Amino acid sequence: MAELRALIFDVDGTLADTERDGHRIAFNRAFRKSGLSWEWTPERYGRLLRVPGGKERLRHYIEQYQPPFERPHDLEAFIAELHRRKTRYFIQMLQQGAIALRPGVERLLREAHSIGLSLNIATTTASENVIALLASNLDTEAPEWFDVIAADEAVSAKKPAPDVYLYVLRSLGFAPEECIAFEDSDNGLRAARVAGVATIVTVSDYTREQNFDGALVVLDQFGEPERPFRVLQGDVGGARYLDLGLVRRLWAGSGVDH
Ligand code: XBP
Ligand code: MG
Repeated sequence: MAELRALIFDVDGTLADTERDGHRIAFNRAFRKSGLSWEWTPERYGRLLRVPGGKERLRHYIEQYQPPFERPHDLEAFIAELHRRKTRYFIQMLQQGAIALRPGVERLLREAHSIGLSLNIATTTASENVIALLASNLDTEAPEWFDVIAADEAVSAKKPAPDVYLYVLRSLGFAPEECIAFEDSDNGLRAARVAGVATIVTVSDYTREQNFDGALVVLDQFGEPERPFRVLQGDVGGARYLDLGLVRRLWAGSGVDH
């Protein structure tokens, strides 16, 4: 009988609602600062989110939405600089406390940390963003609660490719059956499932309508005792919020031979 050894969290949309009022705002600030008249509205950003990765999203936008834009000689370097600028604005927002963790996230992280269960991150964004999010919302030591923070820099193929999950598994030396993932998007779910990791989905505003076949359960949030989740898909046996007891029960019933 195997035991659950590690939790692996996505960041954007899962730990925090970072996209519409975080990354999007930072992109727009970077555009203005760079003298560009581009503006990503919430609706447009929702469409652009189909492209994982901020730098890839910028390239796609330039190619698909800005044909008249005169390409700089070195487009790659231009995008990299624009994205660096965006990351600086995003981190400023985090340091000012502008982006909170989603309901129930802090409770579950603290519960797992207090019993020494391995905490890990598998994200498409940069590790400096993750560290700033954790430090600004929990405490400055919180990034050290995590064994592996696998981010943008760790792999070249982004979600839905499984690479970032495989990187976490390799770094931990754990089998996928010993872990459970938390994701908010179809791309993230696909990445975790292809890596063989059972996955709990908590949807975010931009991902609510996506297809989550293959998830253990789909919830609208982690939930708190006084702010229960809504179950969108699957069976939680009457539970009202995600704690380690429920996580273990879902993992044990995941169809994998534990
Ligand atoms: C998150 C992303 C990221 C963020 C922006 O996806 O795709 O690109 O939108 O961050 P996931 P960067 O939640 O599946 O990891 O600009 O740093 O890429
Ligand atoms: Mg996500």
